[in-house]
Amino acid sequence: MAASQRDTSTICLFDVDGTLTPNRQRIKPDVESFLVELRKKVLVGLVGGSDFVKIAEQMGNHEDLLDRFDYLFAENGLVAYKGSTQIGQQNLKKYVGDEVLQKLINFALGYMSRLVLPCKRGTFVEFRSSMINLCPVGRSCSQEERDEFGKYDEEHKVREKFVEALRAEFPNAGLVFAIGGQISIDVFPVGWDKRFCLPFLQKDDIKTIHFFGDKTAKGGNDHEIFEDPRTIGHTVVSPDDTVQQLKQIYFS
Ligand code: M1P
Repeated sequence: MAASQRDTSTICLFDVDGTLTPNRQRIKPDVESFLVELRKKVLVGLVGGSDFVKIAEQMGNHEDLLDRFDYLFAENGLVAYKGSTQIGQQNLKKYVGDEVLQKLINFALGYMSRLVLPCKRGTFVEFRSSMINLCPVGRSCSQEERDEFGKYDEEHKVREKFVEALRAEFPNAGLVFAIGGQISIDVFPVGWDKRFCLPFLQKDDIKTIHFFGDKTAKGGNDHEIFEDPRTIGHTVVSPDDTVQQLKQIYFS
């Protein structure tokens, strides 16, 4: 189908980690070229929990990255691009205020300081423009240490317990504590989950929104957008599964 015949009232919107790429790794060439073919048929967009720099790295750091997607939503859509034009940017500091932020950071650092894990590295709190990322092992860990923590966490539920403690400590702060990727927890105001990107698409009269994500179960950071009546949600288990599901929808 020629690009001019593509259906611009339909978008396939993808989570990044676990959906288009292995966690925090670069997209594989076959998935990348599949997206190019898909984009000849419908609009293609990304909605990741990570910040723009990390998503760009994972998508291959191409100079023309923004032109490779119709929409790119970083930090759940709090940082929003339509092609190469920025169409949205939220500010956590202004919205939540320093008093609550400091209480949260102090509590989180205190809690994490008492954890004994297979190893600990650096950057336990990452302050982004629209969310705080809390990471018990430390974001500067190596890929091997990341995988090791991931396995340890599956068994010992480190992040689940941390989330419970955060919810108990901040029941009325209007904050969401979500397990997004492999080693960390995202903290953001209620409503600033991945659904935040949907009004941008509705405003552009996009009628059909297919969302593909791997963390679609309750508590995962794809859950709300997956369940939202404005989207058609698809659960995937890996980038290969994403491609297979799309081949059945658009190429069979
Ligand atoms: O999958 C999205 C998540 O990616 C990273 O998670 P982790 O480092 O824990 O694997 C983080 O950028 C996180 O904020 C994001 O939600």
